[in-house]
Amino acid sequence: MRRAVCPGSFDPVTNGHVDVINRAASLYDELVVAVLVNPGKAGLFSVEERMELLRDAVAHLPNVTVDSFQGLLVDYCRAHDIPVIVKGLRAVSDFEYELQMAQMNRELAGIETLFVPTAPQVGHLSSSLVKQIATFGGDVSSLVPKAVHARLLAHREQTAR
Ligand code: COD
Repeated sequence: MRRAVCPGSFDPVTNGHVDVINRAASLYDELVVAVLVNPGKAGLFSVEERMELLRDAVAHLPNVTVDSFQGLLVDYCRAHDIPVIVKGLRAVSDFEYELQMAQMNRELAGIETLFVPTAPQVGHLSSSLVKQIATFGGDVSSLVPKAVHARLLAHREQTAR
């Protein structure tokens, strides 16, 4: 049984994340999408909301589950017997940081990292840009799954009151 994890903040999940998850799901028997619980950093969405939006976005993939983790990713991998981390790579700026983390995770626990190059149509997407555009009333409907778009609109209405 080949297992892998796609970790991230997913605040919120974008079409860039979904592309990486789709492609990783075709390479492994089981794929876990794991949301980092970061007590030091409040996101726009709670971890529960992010997980709910992710579950909706990957509902078409029967071999994908959504979970959350706290602390070191390698500890989560060890506890769940997952030998591979899958990461998406956008630009050179991603590569420098991701390479460092991949090397460290391999040194800490022998966990390998597989990099999936971003698809050109989503290479410019990031959760933070999506949040920024949505906050100022820009249209992000083509950048995120439908449920995320609806949630961003609801959030904007709430904060505008
Ligand atoms: N196209 C392709 N890939 C994309 C796109 C896109 N448009 N957008 C995002 N991605 C990829 C990112 O490159 C990343 O691989 C993944 O999707 C998740 O992205 P984010 O932004 O949601 O999540 P990050 O980058 O904030 O997540 C970082 C982790 C939570 C994975 C990392 O901080 C971590 O492992 N933390 C746990 C603590 C730990 O173990 N630290 C030691 C590391 S050595």
